[in-house]
Formats: sequence, C-alpha cells, structure tokens
Amino acid sequence: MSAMLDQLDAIESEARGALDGLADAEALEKWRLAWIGPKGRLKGLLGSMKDVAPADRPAVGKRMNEVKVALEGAFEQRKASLGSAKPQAAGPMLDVTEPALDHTIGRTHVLTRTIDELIEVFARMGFTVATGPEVEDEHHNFTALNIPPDHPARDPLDNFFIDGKHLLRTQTSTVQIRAMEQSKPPLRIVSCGRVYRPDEVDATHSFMFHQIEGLYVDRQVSMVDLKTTLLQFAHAYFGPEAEVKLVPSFFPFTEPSAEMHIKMNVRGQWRWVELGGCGMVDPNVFKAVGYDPEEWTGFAFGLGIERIAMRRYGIPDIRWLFENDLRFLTSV
Ligand code: FA5
Repeated sequence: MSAMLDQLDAIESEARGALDGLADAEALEKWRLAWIGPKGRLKGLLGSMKDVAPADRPAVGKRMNEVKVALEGAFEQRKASLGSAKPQAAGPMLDVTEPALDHTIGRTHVLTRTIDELIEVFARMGFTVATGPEVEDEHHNFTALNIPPDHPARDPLDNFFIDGKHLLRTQTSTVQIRAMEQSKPPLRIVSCGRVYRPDEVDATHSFMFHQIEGLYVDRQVSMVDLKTTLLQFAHAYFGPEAEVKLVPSFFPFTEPSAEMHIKMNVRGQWRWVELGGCGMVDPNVFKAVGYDPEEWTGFAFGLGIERIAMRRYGIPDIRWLFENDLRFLTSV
C-alpha cells in the first residue's frame, strides 16, 4: 500500500512543480491533460488499484481522491491568475472591429500639375518638349540671345553668377538656342523649367520661379501665327471667353516684341493679366545658331508658370507655392 501512496505523493508534488512554471493558457491545458485529464498520470494509477490489497483500497482510493481534488484546485487557481495577466500573456491584441487608419496619399504639387497641363495643351498643337540645364554659360543665356557683353541685363548684381562665365539661367529662352543648335528647322518646341533672378521677394515675385518657353520656326511665320497660338492656348487653358492682347514691348531676342496679356475671369471679375513676353525671333538669334534668317522665320514666347497657376487656382501669394505648408498643399 505504501508504494501506491508514495506514488500519489510523488505525482502531487511533481504536478504542482510543473504547474508553477506555466506561462500561458496553452501550456496550462497541456498540463491538465497530462496530469488530471482522462488519460493523465493520475487516472493512469487507477489501473494499478487491482494490485492493492482489498483491505488497503479504501485508504488508497481516499488519498487518490485528495490528490485529484488538490491538483484540480491548484489548476483552477493557476488558471485564474494567468487569466488576470492575460493582456501581456496573450501578446498584442487585434481588434478587428476597429475602423482602419486613414492613410493620406500625397498629391502632385500644383506647379507640377500646371506644367503637365500646359505641356498637354501645347502638345495638342504639335509642340514637342525640349529641356536645358539650369546652370548656363553666358553664351546661351545672353550672347546667342542677342544680349551683348555691355548690356545691363548681364550686370552681376542682376544675376546669380557661379563663376565668371556660368550662372543660374535667368530665363528659359536659353532652351531656344539649345534646341536650334541641336535640330535643323522647321522646329516647334516648348520647354518648362526653373529660372533664377535676385528679385526682391513679395506676393508676386520670387528669386526662383518657373517659365514655359515656346519656339516655332518655319518659313513665312508671322505675328498672326503667334497671336493665334497664344489665343488657342488661352481658350484651352482659361476657357473660351478668355481674350489675348499683345502690348508692344522690347526683348533683345525678338523683333517686334510684345507683352502677352490675357483677359480672364479673376474671382468673378474680368481683368487683363500680363503673363509673359513674346515676339518674332530676331534675325541675329538665327545667325547665332546657324539658321539662315533670309529663309527662316519664327516666333517665341516665355510665360511665368507661377503667375498662370496663381490665376488658374486663385492663389494670392507666390510664396505659398514654395513653403510646403500642408494646409495650402492639400487645398489646391
Ligand atoms: C522673359 O523672361 C523673356 N525671356 C520672355 C520672352 C520669351 C520674351 C521669348 C520674348 C520671347 P520677363 O522677364 O518679362 O521675360 O519674364 C516673363 C514672365 O516671367 C513674367 O511675365 C512673369 O510672369 C514671370 N516672372 C518674371 N519675374 C518673376 C519673378 N521674380 N517671380 C515670378 N515670376 C516672374
């Protein structure tokens, strides 16, 4: 009999020891099955009851029951204590009913959008896209554009020179020269990009801004072609009621030259707004790129993209375009 009682004592103390080290509900369940479950160690001892002398069986049965009750109690206690520590023991919780996080997708900057729109309008008129560097030499920024060495526009105080001969381009007209150097006429290009001038910054001026340049070279091109092209652009971009006016002006690289004004609806009021310069390509510019001015004629224009975007989207201050303030960026 004492061998059986010893075994019961051993099972009880071993089972209690194993129970102490358990960390989660899964381990607890395994413990229950192993020790007090229907096929557990305790039940396994029942098979040995037949070897116990009949006189001793009540005592052994009583002890077996005590151990069973004690281990079941210990199991319940451990289960309760693990249950109260559930959040840590169970790891991160997943609440599938919680609404998903709202993740905001960025959007194209209004200037990039304007550039894409402008290019699309001119592409429909047969213009292809040309590009040029922002760091330019004096030849492309001035000399080839008929701006001689003593011209006030070349004053170092009016330009961002990098060294004696290179500067940040002040206008996209540089791309006219590069495009003509690279291709034979006829030619029809637009070019959009950044230009730099040490202008004082205010609501309509920045030291860095964007221009769209257009150049059309062919035989017998006239001012009528220029005005028609600009009018078609104005209608396509600002609506069929927009009007175009060319006001006499001066640029060294066009003759005659004009300012392009567009009559458009600005917040309910019709106003004339100056968007840029234009004119017929000066014969000296053709000579600089090796085109024969007796054979080829052309027009060119250069418009400020910020001014266009500001009109189109009702933006009152040019600085908002560069400050990266999300309140503005998400509103246009
Ligand atoms: C030019 O830059 C000439 N290259 C345009 C041209 C091209 C004339 C081809 C003839 C033939 P202008 O300096 O006026 O021109 O500048 C053109 C436009 O750029 C202006 O009308 C204005 O819309 C914009 N602009 C000029 N300075 C600034 C500035 N500091 N900030 C923002 N936009 C500006």
